[in-house]
Amino acid sequence: MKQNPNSKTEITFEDFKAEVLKDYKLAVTSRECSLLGRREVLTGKAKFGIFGDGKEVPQIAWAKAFENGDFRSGYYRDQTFMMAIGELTIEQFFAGLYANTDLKEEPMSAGRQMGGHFATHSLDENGNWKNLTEQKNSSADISPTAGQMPRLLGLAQASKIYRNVNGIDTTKFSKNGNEIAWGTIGNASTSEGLFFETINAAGVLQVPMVISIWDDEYGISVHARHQTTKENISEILKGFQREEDTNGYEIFRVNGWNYPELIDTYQRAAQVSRKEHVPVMIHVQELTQPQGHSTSGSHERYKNEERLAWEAEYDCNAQMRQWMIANNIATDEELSTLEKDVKKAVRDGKKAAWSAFINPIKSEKQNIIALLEKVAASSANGVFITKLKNNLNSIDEPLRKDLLSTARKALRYIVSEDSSEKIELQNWINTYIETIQPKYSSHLYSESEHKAQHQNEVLPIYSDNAEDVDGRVVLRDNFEAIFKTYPEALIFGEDAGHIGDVNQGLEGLQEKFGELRVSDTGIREATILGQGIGMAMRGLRPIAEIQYLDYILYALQIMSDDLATVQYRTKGRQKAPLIVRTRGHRLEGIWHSGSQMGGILNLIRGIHVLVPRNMTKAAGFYNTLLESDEPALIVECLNGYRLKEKMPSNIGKFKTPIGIVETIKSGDDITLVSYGSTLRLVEQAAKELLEVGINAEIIDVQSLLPFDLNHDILKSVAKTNRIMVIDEDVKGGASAYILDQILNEQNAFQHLDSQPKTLAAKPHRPAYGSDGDYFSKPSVEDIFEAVYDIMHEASPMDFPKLR
Ligand SMILES: Cc1ncc(C[n+]2csc(CCOP(=O)(O)OP(=O)(O)O)c2C)c(N)n1
Ligand SMILES: [Mg+2]
Repeated sequence: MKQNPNSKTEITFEDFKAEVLKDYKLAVTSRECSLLGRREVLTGKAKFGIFGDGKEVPQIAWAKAFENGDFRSGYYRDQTFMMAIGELTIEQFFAGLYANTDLKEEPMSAGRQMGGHFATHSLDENGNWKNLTEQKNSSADISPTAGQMPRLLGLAQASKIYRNVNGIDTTKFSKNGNEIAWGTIGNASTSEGLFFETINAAGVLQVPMVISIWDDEYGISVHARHQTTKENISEILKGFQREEDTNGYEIFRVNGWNYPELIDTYQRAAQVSRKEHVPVMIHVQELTQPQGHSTSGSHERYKNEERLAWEAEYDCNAQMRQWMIANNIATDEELSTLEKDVKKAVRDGKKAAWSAFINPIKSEKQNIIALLEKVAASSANGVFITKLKNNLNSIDEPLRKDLLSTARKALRYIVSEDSSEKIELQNWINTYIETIQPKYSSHLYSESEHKAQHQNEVLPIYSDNAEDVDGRVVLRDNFEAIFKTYPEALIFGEDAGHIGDVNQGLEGLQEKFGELRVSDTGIREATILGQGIGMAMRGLRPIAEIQYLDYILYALQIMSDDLATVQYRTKGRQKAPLIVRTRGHRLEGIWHSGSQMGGILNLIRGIHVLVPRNMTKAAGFYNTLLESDEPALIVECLNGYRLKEKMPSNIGKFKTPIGIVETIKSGDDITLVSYGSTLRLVEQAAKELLEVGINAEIIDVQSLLPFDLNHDILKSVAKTNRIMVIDEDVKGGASAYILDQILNEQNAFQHLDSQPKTLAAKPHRPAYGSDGDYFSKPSVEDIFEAVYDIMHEASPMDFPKLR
C-alpha cells in the first residue's frame, strides 16, 4: 500500500488509520444525508432532491488537495466535497432541501436554489470582500449542465493574472497566483459545447484549472453511447495531452472507487497545476448512482440487472469499506458501529434543520390565527372567516403562502366593514409582505454602498481649445486612463489585443499595458464571458469584449444564467462586477446591425444595460462602473467611432450616471424617447418637425436598466401630454419595455392627451445596404410622419393629413 501522499512528513500507522476512518465516516455521513434526503422528498417535506451519492470517495480525495484560496466551480453532485472542506453541515444540507430562507441556516443561497447548489461567502454582510486567501471558496452553482465551465476558466485565469501582473493589491485574493480553480462536471454534460469551448480555451491560456469528470456512464437515463464518441471522454481528448514542446493538459484517469489511487491522483494533479499553471483533467471512471439521478424517477427503468448489480458492488463507499478491512484499518464490527452512529447523527441533524425551518413559520401562524379570531368575532361574516381560520389551523406544518393567502382571503369578507380589526388585518398583510417578500426578491442588484446607482454624475470638462477628435480617440484615451488608475482592470476579446479592437478604441494599449491586460482571445463568446465572471469573482476588474452586439447571443446564456444571477442566487454573498463591452445598432446587414435589445433586456435582469449615444457618454459609463460593484453591459454605437467629439480635459474622471435620462432638446408638443444611434435620426426629424410648427422634446434614455430613476420622462409628458418611443429593435422589444416603464411604473397615462405610440423596426432583420437600412429600420421620414400623425389626430386643422 502507498504511503498517504497527503502527509508532508512521515506519519504513524495510527495517524493514518485515524485519517482514513475520518474519511470513511464522512463518506457514510454524506451517503446517509442522500438517503434520508430522498425520503424527505418522497414524504413531501421537500420539493425536489438531487444528491451526491455514489461520488463520495473521489470528493474526499479532492478535498485533501484543495487549499485555502482555491476555488470550486462545480455541479449538484459535490455535497461530500463541501462537507469535507467544512462548508456544509448535516443541518445545512437539510436546510437547503427545505428551502430555509435564513442565510445563517442555509448559507448556500438562503433557500433560493434547490439543494445541491453550493456556494461559499466571498462577501460580508455589507457586500465587502472577505479575505479569500484565508478560506476555501466555491463559486455559486447554477443548474444548466456545463454552465459552470466558462466561469471556471476565469477563476483559473485570475491566478495567472495575480502571479504575472505587477501593481495589483492581492492581499485578499491571491498568494502569488498559487490558487487552483477546480471544476467538476458529469460525464454526460461533457457533450455540451461549453465544455469543449472551455477545455480548448484553458489549454490555450495555460491556467491552473483542474477539471474532474464524474463518470457514472449516464446522464439521467441516457447512456454514454448516446453522449460521447467512443463512450470515453478522456480517450477522445487525448490530443490535449501536453508534450515536451507543446502546451496542453495533464490527463489522469482513475477509478472512482479506488481510495488510495484517488488520493494520489489528486495530489499529483494539484502539484503540477498549482506550480506550473498547467490545466489538468481527471477522468474519474466507474462511478455509480445508488439512488438514480434524482428524486424524479427510479433508475430501474433504464438500468438492467447486470448494471444494477455492478453498481452495488462498485459503490465507492462499499469498496472503501472492503479496502479498509482488507488493510487492517478497521474491522467489520467497528465499521458497523460507526455506521450506526452516523445514521443517528444524520437523523438528529435532519430534525434540527426541520425545527429551524418550521418553528418561525409556526409562530407566525399563531399570530395570524389570533388575529383572525378577533376579526371573525367582530365581523358580520364571522362564519366564513372562522372557516378560513380553522382550515389554516388544521395545517400542522404550514408554509408562508398558507398564512398569507388565508389572511388575504379573509380581508375580502370585511372589505365593506369599518373596524379596528380590519385595519389590524390590513396592516398585518402589508407588514408580512414587506418583511417576507425580500426573502425571495432581494439582491437582484447590489445592495451595498458600492452600488452603481450611488455614483454621481461628473461632467466632462472642455477647455476653450478642446480638440475635435474621432469618438474612438476619446474612448481610447479613457481606457488608457483606466488601466493606469486600476492595475486590476484588464480587457480581452477578439481582436482587442494586438490591433486594439476592430474600431481602434484600444489602439496602442497592449504595447503600454502588456499582453495579459489587453489581450486577444479566440472566437468563443461564451468563455470570454466566463473569463470575465471568474476573474471578477476573484477581485479583478475585467472588461470582456464581445465584438458585435449580434454575436452576444453566443454569450447570452451565460450572461443570463450565471452573471445576472450571481448576487441574487447568493443573497448578496458573491459578486461578479464584470463589464461587458460591445458595439451594435445600425451598420450593415443582417448580422452587423442588430439591436435585439428587447431580448437582451428581458433575459439579463440583474445586469445593468447601458446604451450611450456617443463615445464620451460610453467612456463615462466605464468610469462609473469601475467605481461600483455591479455587472453591466455597455453597447457602444457601431457607427459612432469616426464621428467627431470634443476631447474632454478630465479624461478618466468624468462619469455618466446610471438610471438617469438626459433631455437633449426641449419642446412642448410631444416627448420623443429614444437611445443610441437612433437618436441622431430623431434629432434630424425634430429639426424638420420644427419647420412645420411641431416642437418636440427629445429624451435620451442612456440607461435601459435601471430606467429613469428620477421619472424625468413623466415630468416631460406632464408638459407635452404626448409621447412616442422610437427604437430600432423590433416592435414589442425595447420600445415596449420603455413604454411599459413610462405607463406602468411612472403612471404617465394621466397626463396623456394622445395615444402613446411606439415606432420600431420591421420584424425581420435589417437588409444590407443603405436602402436595406432605410426600409428595415425607422428612418427620419418615418419618425417625422409618425409624430406628424399624432399631431394631426390631435389638431387636424393645424396639421392636415399628410397621406
Ligand atoms: C442545459 C441543461 N439541459 C438539461 C438539463 C437537465 N439535466 C439535469 S442533470 C442532467 C444529466 C446530467 O448528467 P451528467 O452530466 O452525467 O451528470 P450526473 O447527473 O450523471 O452526475 C440533465 C439532462 C439541465 N440541467 N441543463
Ligand atoms: Mg453522469
